[in-house]
Amino acid sequence: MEAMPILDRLELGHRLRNLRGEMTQAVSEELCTRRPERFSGPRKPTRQAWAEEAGEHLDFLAGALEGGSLAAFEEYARWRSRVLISRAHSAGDLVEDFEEMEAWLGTRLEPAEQDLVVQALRAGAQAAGDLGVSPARPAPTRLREIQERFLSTILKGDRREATGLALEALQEGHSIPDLYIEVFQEAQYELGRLWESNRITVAEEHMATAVTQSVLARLYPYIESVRPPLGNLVVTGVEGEMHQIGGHMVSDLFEARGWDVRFLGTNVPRDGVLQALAEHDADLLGISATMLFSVPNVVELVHAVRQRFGPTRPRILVGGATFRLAPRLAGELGVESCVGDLRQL
Ligand code: B12
Repeated sequence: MEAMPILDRLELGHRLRNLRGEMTQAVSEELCTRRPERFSGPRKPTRQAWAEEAGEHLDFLAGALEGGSLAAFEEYARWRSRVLISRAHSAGDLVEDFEEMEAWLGTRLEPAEQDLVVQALRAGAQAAGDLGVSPARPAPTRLREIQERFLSTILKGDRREATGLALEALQEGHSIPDLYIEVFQEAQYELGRLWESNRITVAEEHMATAVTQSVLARLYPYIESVRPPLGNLVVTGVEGEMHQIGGHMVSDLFEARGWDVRFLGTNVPRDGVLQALAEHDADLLGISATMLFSVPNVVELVHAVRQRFGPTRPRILVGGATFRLAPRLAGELGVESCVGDLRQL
């Protein structure tokens, strides 16, 4: 992995994704013949559902290779294992899927590529059996208490109560950044864990997230803008990326620090971002990405910005889970990064 340059890794990722249909078809046929019990009986996936999931394995494998991080694929394997186990499936099936993928992909790639893919799939198979230690419960603090109340309120879908809680916390003297990170971000991360472990449904997660977004909007007037601004910033979630709250918080917190910000939301087409940069005469572009499979679109966007505007302005700052999972990527792209959360800035 160390030795393969980023452009080669991107090509490999692209090739892998192009094999998705062929691979899922061939491997599911193989499994159907050799291990029909994988698709029959209670709680077993249909072949189509299995193919979708195996396609996701391939997508994340491609993202990890593109991002230059085997650890990112191990993290995916641990995550997928937790999701399966909490829904009464077996992590052994995941290991078997990775082995089947290895056997099929092994014959279709160049030797150097094959080595990498095999290395990643084996690391993933190993990690699937080792779920890691859950983080220790943080010490109780006033903000922690507010966060727990906030979480149960958004899970009820109660926008009024959630807004009231946030405004009360401001009156108690907590700052906007503290609320954003210690309360909203932590509640959102906990929502992810609750969904992952099958304790809430997708609909409950969507509803709770919508409440958090409405509370963010209600707090916006409490952010004071500083004049004259420190510079012009455009923040966007990359194309294909649906996670928006990280970019939203970044926008608000930069505004509170004195930047004149245009937040484009997420899943924004590349040309739209270029146009916004020109119109806003941006000094800085913030790119947010959460999913590993967003790596190619991040790379494309950075290249397009450099091609259109030259090597130095706007500066580019990237952040979000993608860059935590693939920490080499920002350096390889020649951009600045925030690999933690906004407490880091
Ligand atoms: C809400 C949510 C969604 C919503 C998002 C809606 C919305 N309007 O945003 C929806 C339903 C769309 C969604 C979809 C999916 N999601 Co989702 N989602 C989440 C959840 C629960 C919360 C995200 C969030 O709000 N985080 C809070 C923000 C504040 O945190 P943040 O993004 O990390 O941002 C901070 C920093 O990273 C940093 N930062 C972020 N961006 C930037 C940019 C710059 C420039 C800078 C400087 C800093 C910075 O600053 C921020 C503030 O500190 C997460 C759980 C999690 N751990 O994040 C899962 C999670 C990310 N999702 C997950 C998954 C699997 C998916 C789906 C694939 C599900 C599916 N099968 O469809 C899809 C993928 C869609 C896509 N193409 O992107 C998994 C990812 C697991 C993995 N191994 O990668 C997670 C971790 C849930 C889980 N535990 O299983 N999701």
